[in-house]
Amino acid sequence: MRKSFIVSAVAAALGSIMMIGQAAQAATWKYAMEEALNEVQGVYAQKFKEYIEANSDNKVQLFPYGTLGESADIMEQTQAGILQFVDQSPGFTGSLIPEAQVFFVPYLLPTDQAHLARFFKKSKAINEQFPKLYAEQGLELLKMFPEGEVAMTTKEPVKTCADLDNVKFRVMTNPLLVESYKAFGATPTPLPWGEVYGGLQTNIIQGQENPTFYLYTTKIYEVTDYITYAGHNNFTTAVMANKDFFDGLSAEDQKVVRNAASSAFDYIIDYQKGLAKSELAKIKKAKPSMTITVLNEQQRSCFKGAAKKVEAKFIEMTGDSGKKILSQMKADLKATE
Ligand code: 6CS
Repeated sequence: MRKSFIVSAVAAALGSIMMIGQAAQAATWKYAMEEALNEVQGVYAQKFKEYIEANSDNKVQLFPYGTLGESADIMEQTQAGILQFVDQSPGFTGSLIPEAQVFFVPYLLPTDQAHLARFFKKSKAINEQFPKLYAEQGLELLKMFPEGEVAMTTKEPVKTCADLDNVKFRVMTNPLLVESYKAFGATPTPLPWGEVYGGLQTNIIQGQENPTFYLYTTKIYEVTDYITYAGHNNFTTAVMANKDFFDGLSAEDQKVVRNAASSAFDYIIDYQKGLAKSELAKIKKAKPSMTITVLNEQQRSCFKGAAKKVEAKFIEMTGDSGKKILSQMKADLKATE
């Protein structure tokens, strides 16, 4: 009797110690992104969270765009270890990691979604070279993924580069993107996202570029009248963790995090099938007067011509390291055609 009492008392004590142990291990991780929950980065983040919470005792708290500041703020908070995860697109990472500007060499990336998905999944540049560069900045690169072809939205029609003459065109704060729009003939104006709608409304800027879904969700069509597709770029984004935090996780938790990033990648690729088309239809419905133009080969020729200049500028800015990434990306793109 007494023996069984002692055994059950010890078992109960051990149980509570184990519970305390588990409670100490389980954590709530903070994850911030540059978009809202119903936008591509937000949908990815929700899948990431769902996977982590279904496969570990950890929780993920999401901070959509606007809750913690602009893209630059959430990156700073992640590097400082206040946040554990961040989604920041290379459009804002250019000064931190100059090689990440490679995504703004015009016409480097294809517009075909299936090709892009294969490329991002298998690319050595993306999965082996870039993680080393992010690690130097205290970041564990988990995934890069495409968010769709970018379109220019302007107040006046754009049929050729000459139409961008004197157009103050908002770009993300990325030096190579500035060079791109200079080479296209515009006056590039780097701004954080929060200033774009108001800037267009007050005519401080007269154009900007973004993927189709974003033109709808952010209502940017309300303050521009022309959407132009030149096929010059695909919007890329990157999800990463604070490296000290990631390195301090158990091997098991690291595996869950990596699997969560991969599972959300597959989901977001599938989620985007047909998205640009359906969102463009919603724009047309919301604003029937919107003029949508897909430039033909001849109209694209000046944009394509400018690409060579921008590529040379990229090499000038990044030297051998950039050259290596660029040639690996070209090889990876070819291998995944
Ligand atoms: O243009 C921008 O600043 C924003 N565009 C997208 C598609 N996502 C986030 C980013 O801040």
